[in-house]
Amino acid sequence: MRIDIVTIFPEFFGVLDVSLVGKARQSGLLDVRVHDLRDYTHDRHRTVDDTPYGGGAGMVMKPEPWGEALDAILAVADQTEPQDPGVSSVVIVPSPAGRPFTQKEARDLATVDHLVFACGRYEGIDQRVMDHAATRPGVEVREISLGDYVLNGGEVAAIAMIEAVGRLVPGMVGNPESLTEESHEDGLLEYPSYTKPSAWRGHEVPAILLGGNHGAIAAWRHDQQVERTRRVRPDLLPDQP
Ligand code: 6GU
Repeated sequence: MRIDIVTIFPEFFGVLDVSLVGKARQSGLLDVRVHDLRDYTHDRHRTVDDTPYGGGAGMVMKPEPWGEALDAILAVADQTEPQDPGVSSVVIVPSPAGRPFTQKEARDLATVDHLVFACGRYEGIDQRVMDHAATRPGVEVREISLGDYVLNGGEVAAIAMIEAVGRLVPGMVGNPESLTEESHEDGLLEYPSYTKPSAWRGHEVPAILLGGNHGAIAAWRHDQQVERTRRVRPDLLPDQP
């Protein structure tokens, strides 16, 4: 999978050298490239923002540098599969105004060959950048939010999405079973986990886990998932009280 990131803070993405994503990059499974938006400006001050039409607080990111950056990045994709009628690139714009990011979205994005993260700052990117990118053949634009809170820019959100998507790319996680047994994959939260010692600071591991009855353990774990989900995330359950 190829991932391009456009940002005015390339140094945020140093963390992508670490851990699972870092290993996947070294092995060639993930090809991640970070681009400085200011490299696509032409004025002496490398200006990327301006005041909003219609007034209001804050600054808006100018369309021209974004247009040139996406021209350069999406031209590569255009040449790779010129005859493919389907979507070849998905441009993700992290934004608190986007639709919510979910495990389902992560699974879907893990099947795409080329992801482009357009990280905005200030009050956002001129809307025409997204509208124009969506008119390009083979390009889909998705504005996506991490949740109902506000970050200063899309960088931290992009890193979270890259980790969530990257670990679902085939070959990334050593044991694929660990992908299906976790929170959100079956619509429930994960059951609690324990390891040795069986007694620690007066807290015992639940006896059922020590008995070796695999059917009973599976049933107990499912009950724990349902109980935990009801307690902390009742909105995830089909019939809410
Ligand atoms: Cl994806 N971006 C920004 N800037 N703020 C957010 C967000 C994204 N998700 C929640 N807050």
